[in-house]
Amino acid sequence: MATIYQNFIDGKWVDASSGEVFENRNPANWDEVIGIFPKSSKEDVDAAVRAAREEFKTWRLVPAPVRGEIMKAAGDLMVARKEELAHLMTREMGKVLEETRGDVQEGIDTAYYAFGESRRLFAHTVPSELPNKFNMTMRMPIGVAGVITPWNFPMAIPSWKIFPALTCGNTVVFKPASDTPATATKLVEILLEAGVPPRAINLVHGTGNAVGIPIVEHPEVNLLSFTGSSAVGKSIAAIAGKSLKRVSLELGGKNAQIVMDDANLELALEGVLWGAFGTTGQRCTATSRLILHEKIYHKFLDMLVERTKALKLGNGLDETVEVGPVINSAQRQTIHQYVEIGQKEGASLLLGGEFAEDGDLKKGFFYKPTIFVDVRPEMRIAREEIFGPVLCVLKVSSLDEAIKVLNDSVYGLSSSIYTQDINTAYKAIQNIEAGITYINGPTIGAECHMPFGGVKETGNGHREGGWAAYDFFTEIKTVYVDFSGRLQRAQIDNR
Ligand code: UN1
Repeated sequence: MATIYQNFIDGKWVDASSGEVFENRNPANWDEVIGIFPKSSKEDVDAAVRAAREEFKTWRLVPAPVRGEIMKAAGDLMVARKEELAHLMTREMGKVLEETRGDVQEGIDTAYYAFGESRRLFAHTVPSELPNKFNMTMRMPIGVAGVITPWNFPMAIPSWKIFPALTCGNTVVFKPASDTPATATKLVEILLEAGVPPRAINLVHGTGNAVGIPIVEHPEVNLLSFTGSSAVGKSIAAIAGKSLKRVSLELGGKNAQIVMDDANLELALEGVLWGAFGTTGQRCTATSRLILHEKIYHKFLDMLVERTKALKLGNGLDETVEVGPVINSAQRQTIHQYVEIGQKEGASLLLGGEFAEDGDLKKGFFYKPTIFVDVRPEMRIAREEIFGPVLCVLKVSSLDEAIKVLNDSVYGLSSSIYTQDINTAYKAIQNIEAGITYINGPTIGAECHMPFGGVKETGNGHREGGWAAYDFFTEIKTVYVDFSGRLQRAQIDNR
């Protein structure tokens, strides 16, 4: 019997008001039902926002260090349940255990960072231009935060948003991806057990249209944090713009790794294998373009093909497996369509390009790690986010050309260059258009205490992670304290 899950609204576990449900299945073994979840709608969102709005009155006044201690307790619970959470996550969305453990760890790190930050939340004190007057800024909570998250990091990404939102004194309405509702439910259970007041966190399961849009449109939701595609991000920003809601958007990527002719090729090889095929290529930070210097082009490709061929596909619960399934049938179809587009555009398929269906693999949605060569920058496969295990290789003859090709994208999330030359590295840091640049590391591997986000159509200028998240989840109040006992007119009485 599949487990029946509920929404958490107004301090209670409840079904969707419609009574409707949806199933969540294992992408590595479609016969396995992970759980049955409420298919919610606007009514459920309204109830969740009402509760969050009400609780905001109290939660905003709880001292931040006390809120931080609750985040610490949540982190401790995640440590104790790391293995259980990682197993559930692998069953729910397919990535291998080593990676789901990492995903939970990213949540733990974020909880502990929140604990520390709760005793900081620094603002400024500034001299006044007038005597006997004191100027300062304070960080104020904003209100109800709508949190809408994707399925590829079911614990880490909700943690990036919910821990700082709550630590800053906001309350939350959380809509997780409908492909990963079980992990999201565990996170909410943990927050409640740690001591978050029940109405401060509300969980509403369902689709983007039925639940996400009502959150975005709701007049009592003050800020929105969304991770997903650029297309959806643009429509969220357009709706939110009408009521001037604050919005943080973490969107698509077409991340590239450059390998220069002086690079340590073994190291660059490990990097691209992890960057392109880790999480089955389903990261916004995944390496989807490999830009090779012509002098090492053939040698590096030979090394890459040999290692890629040997990657073991399978159910992520098997610790010897390196690449899990893709998230669902529709996504596998999209990946395959891109492979067909690439071939029509004239790129050459060097490896993969087909479903993997040997033995047990046919129970799930597996796709062979795929490498295209003879890719030109103007091809769709070099420009559009595929979100799967597909790597496009481009050849260049200089650093300038490599950076030009890398920058030739509407996206700008993560980037990487392998070189042993310090001047080359710094030129790349200076000239690459991306929110994140790695030197001698792959395009994936963000740490929770560093700002995370991208330029161009990857976002709208906000950053998650580290101190930057605390800028998003607070509003600055400017305070003047005049202790002179008389009217002092700035710009006038002191001139
Ligand atoms: C994402 O790809 O959606 O840097 C987030 C990384 C991870 C986070 C990725 N720590 O790849």
